Amino acid sequence: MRVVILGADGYLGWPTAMNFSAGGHQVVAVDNYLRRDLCRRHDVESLFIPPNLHERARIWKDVSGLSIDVRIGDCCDYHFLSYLFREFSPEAIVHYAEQPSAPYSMLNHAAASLTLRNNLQATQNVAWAVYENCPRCHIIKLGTMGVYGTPNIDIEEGWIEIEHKGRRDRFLFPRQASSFYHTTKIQDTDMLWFYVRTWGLRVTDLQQGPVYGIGTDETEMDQRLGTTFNYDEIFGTVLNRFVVQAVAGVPLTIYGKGGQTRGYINIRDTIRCVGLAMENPPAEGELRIFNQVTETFTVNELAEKVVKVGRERGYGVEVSHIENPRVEKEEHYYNPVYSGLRELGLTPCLLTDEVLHGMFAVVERHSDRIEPNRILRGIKWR
Ligand code: USQ
Repeated sequence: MRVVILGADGYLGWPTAMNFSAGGHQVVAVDNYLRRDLCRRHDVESLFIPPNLHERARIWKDVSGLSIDVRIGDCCDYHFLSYLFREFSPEAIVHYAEQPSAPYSMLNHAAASLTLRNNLQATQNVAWAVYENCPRCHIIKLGTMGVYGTPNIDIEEGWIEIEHKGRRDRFLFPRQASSFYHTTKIQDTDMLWFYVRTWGLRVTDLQQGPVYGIGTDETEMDQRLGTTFNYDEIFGTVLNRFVVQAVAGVPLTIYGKGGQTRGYINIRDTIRCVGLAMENPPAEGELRIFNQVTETFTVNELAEKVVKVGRERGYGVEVSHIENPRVEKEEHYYNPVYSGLRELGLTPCLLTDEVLHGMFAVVERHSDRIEPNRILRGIKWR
């Protein structure tokens, strides 16, 4: 298939681009380096800094013999995007091109505004450019489980049937996000649902939980093909942070009581889920939603696993319950449905001790680059 990957320089984008290229697809990789720029500006760069996207594509060509076409441009620039879609006529677009950090979006007014402007305008442009240039193209957009919040009922896969005063209808599951970033994902879904109803677009919205892991089949082919790996308070996700903290001898930073439960997913499964969605497109005029997680954990459970594996590797890992900088429930009911992607064929790669040992091994190779001052920056929700 002809596939455009928007946000192809990111943590998930680059491994997806290589994986689809290895699978025989024709890939155009698009990025404007927003995430790299923000990391540089806030001094929270990745554990190792990957080469730029052009260089990555050259290395991929040397290693695999396969080509990835690179375009540097901003999805908020409608003409750039529209021209690309007209020229390339994609059959699928994977839309990762958003500011992905909840803490960044809560930093200050400027960061919140950048997040709102960037994320909503990018999604708006993707939908219009598809409608105008390639209306049958399948848009696969990365959403987040955070759109649902932590309701006291089971979380369905995107939709819920409601009976009200004797009549029934199907609606988007109630959303109640806990950061500006997560709120943009709600607004993305609402916009896309409108375009699906009005223009008959074909859209998959993948509501994904926090991702962990470093390696995929393709990143492991050559060290230079490794993906971005953030461990800082702004762009790092919790399990990746805990592994780096264990190696650096910093007590694991559990926010508050640590009973916060989320659905987690290994980066290998993210790539597989996006591929499964692409291979099995929805009908025209359908907004299909999957909850993209493979198992749920509390923060305390994640910390226990890291302590166990860290100690097996000889680290004296400790935990520390610090005042929660976020506004979130620390003890709550959490029971999401996540069967759709398994029904499409996902065999999950679960969080075993072996997987954690693998993460430790990569972090240890780069341990001289860990900057402990990046671990806590004091960003508060209020
Ligand atoms: N947490 C800690 N200690 C830390 C970091 C986080 O206790 O050092 C807690 C948080 O308070 C939260 C949980 O761990 O309860 C997950 O936090 P996170 O930073 O791993 O994830 P989050 O900020 O929610 O965002 C990440 C990605 C985002 C994605 C989201 C999925 O950055 O792009 O959309 O996970 S979800 O969380 O399901 O909304």
